[in-house]
Amino acid sequence: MYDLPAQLLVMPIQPGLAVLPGRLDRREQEDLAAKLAQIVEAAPLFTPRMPRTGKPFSVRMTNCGKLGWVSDASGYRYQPLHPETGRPWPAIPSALLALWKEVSGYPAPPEACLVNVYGAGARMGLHQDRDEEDLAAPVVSVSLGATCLFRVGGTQRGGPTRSFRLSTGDVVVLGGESRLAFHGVDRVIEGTSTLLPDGGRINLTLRRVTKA
Ligand code: MD3
Ligand code: FE
Repeated sequence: MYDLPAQLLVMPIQPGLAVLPGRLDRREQEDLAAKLAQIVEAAPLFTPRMPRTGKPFSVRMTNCGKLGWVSDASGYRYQPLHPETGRPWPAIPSALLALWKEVSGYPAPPEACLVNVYGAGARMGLHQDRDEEDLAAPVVSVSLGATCLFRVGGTQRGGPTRSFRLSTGDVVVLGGESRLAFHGVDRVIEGTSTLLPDGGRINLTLRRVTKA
């Protein structure tokens, strides 16, 4: 019995949601992790806060690209400058721009790459991504480091959800009917990867923000 190469196993979870297991090989993951270390030096991780309440997220963040996603007591938004250093975000690594071209099917490059860093115990509650002006553009996500338990539902809060694991090197493409699906990260399973020296998980989310 032969197994198909992982890159060929495109698993449609639901309409508009595809997982590409192991889309990035170990070498590509290591190269990206090294690039991210440089990005975090230039654009330090910050702790986002919930609009209104100011309650901190358990995930720390930074961005690269022309626009970065930030959240604080005044709300969620995309902005061209780091909220603490006041400097422009670093450029999106070329490998990620190439990946977007290959898997997004979208005719213009991404403007934002949100970097989510999950330490021990970090999670992300169920939410929709709807801060982008161009909701027709897909979202492309790359997982690095520890495996997580990911949850996705439909476009109605409180509807049925399904859960699956996302492991290092996996790429998720979200579009069409799933672009406004509720989704979140229930937990990170420590000890499942040797990629990141400090453990934990990093997720990169490539997004088009403005209409092309
Ligand atoms: C499903 N990040 O930053 S990425 C986020 O793993 C976010 O850090 C998660 O949700 C993470 O907003 C999930 C995968 C993802 C991204 C966008 C989606 C899944 C999605 C939009 C609709 C449905
Ligand atoms: Fe999201």
